[in-house]
Amino acid sequence: MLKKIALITGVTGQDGAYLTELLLKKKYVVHGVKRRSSSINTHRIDKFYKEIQNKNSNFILHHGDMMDTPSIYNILSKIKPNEIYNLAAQSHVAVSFEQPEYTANADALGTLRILEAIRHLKLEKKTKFYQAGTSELFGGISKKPSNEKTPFYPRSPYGVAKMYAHWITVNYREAYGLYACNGILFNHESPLRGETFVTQKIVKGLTKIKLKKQKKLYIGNLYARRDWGHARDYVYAMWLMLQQKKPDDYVIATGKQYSIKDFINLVAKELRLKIFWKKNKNKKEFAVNENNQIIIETDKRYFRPSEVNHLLGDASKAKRKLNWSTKINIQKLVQEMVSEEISKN
Ligand code: NAP
Ligand code: F7E
Repeated sequence: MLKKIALITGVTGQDGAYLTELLLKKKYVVHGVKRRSSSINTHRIDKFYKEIQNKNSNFILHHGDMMDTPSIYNILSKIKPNEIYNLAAQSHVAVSFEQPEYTANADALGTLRILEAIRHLKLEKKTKFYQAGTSELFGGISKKPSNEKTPFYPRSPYGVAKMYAHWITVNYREAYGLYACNGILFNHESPLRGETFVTQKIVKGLTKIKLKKQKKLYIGNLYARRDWGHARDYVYAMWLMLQQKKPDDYVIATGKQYSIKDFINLVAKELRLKIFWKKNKNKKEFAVNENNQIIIETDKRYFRPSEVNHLLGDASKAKRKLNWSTKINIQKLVQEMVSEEISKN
């Protein structure tokens, strides 16, 4: 039987690595798009490197960029994939305020470039398309759980760019009959999470403090609340979306919500690091250790021009139609992230 061919943009990122692992296990031939970088950016997929060196490898990397139309056309026309997972993006919300145009180009127009390439190369009947959508579309104005019918209200250039990507995916599905799906994924983390996202920053910072390699952790808004799952569960949902009879859009979430402060407390507990929360005269919060030394402080640099305070998802459609549910809870997620970090120190 012929093997299915998948193309993953953003293969060097957190989700790219977990999805590569899943698809190789499912015997796909996996092609990944990586961008040229002056320093090596493949650490998350190095474990598949043996595969790359093998002549009959099922894992093949191509240089490309979401801003570079020819590279997208060349890769698609060469490999004619059965499935495309568009995971590439400038994915950092805070950075999107500093680089709004870049974010729009890569995240919004990058999606359009792939959809147009599918159409022009006449791959509409062959190629299924997954778009990496986000809970940032909701903006978290309402405290109620968001589902596929909740109106969007993005609160960052990243969220706005992803909103374009969402609707252009819906539009190409309706206008040209493409099998195209939006996964509206709530935050998902893992030991492979980028170091500047809050969960990984907390795990790394507190582990180093526990091991006396760092004195303090500086953090932003302690009271933002997120619905955090594990990336391994979430890439499985991406795959499921492309295995259905009809394309559709799905919210993927755990349905449980924690604050940044809760996450800090969970990590400290896992590390057996005693922390005591206090407030100064100006009501600014900080945390001390058992020797009354300040180990966590808030810093304005990490607050955003417009914050998303609450995110909570309702994934009942995914449960009903995809038979998907989250397997790894936040306690297990924290355990895995902490134990991986300890092993590196
Ligand atoms: P990530 O770790 O930041 O990975 C992003 C990937 O995109 C990296 O491989 C990055 O390459 C690549 N990339 C960035 N700009 C590019 C460009 N111009 N051309 C080609 N590649 C580019 O993100 P992630 O957490 O795996 O998330 C995967 C996708 O899901 C993203 O689209 C993100 O916006 C979306 N999403 C994530 C979450 C979450 O909680 N993780 C939730 C909802 C949606 P380098 O390695 O070279 O930087
Ligand atoms: O922030 C607060 C911050 O950067 C979470 C991306 O994968 O998920 C991610 O976006 C919260 C925010 O993730 C710090 O203000 C406090 O309220 O980990 P984050 P995010 O912005 O939710 C969505 C679903 C995506 O689609 C994105 O691609 O934590 N926070 N202190 C901090 N955040 C950071 N980064 N650093 C801090 O020091």
